[in-house]
Amino acid sequence: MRQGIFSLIDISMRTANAIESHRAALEAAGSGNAVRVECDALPGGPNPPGHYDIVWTDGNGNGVIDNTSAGLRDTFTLTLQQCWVDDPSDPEDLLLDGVVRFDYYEPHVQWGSVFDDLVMTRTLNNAVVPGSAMNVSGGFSLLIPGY
Ligand SMILES: [Ca+2]
Ligand SMILES: [Ca+2]
Repeated sequence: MRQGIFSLIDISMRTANAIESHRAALEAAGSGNAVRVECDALPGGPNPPGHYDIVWTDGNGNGVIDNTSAGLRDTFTLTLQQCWVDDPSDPEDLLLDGVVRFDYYEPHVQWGSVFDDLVMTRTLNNAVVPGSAMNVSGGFSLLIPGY
């Protein structure tokens, strides 16, 4: 069983991957405008499947997504609505509802995620695990000055 902290780190990493996958769409939409991404269909779940909206805030105002500005950095907000993403290689997945804020900066790696009223519900073999919903508010940051 995955513990909560690993799930939160995993969500943070997946957030980074989602931003990278939708970089072109986010830059085309522009700072402050949401790009909507559909999630997978959970068998027996709500129809249509959930989604998440990514909003990019171009903190340094240079019109591109970058992570090297020491001043006002680019930040991201994901708002998830009953979003379930199936990792085919893992019988355990998560159904997510709430907000994830994210930023990342290098050199001197700084990586941070904040979870606002994020409800994580475990699924096992594509079915919700009863009583597994966990509500998370808070965040973590990682700083590696020597990088
Ligand atoms: Ca920028
Ligand atoms: Ca799976």
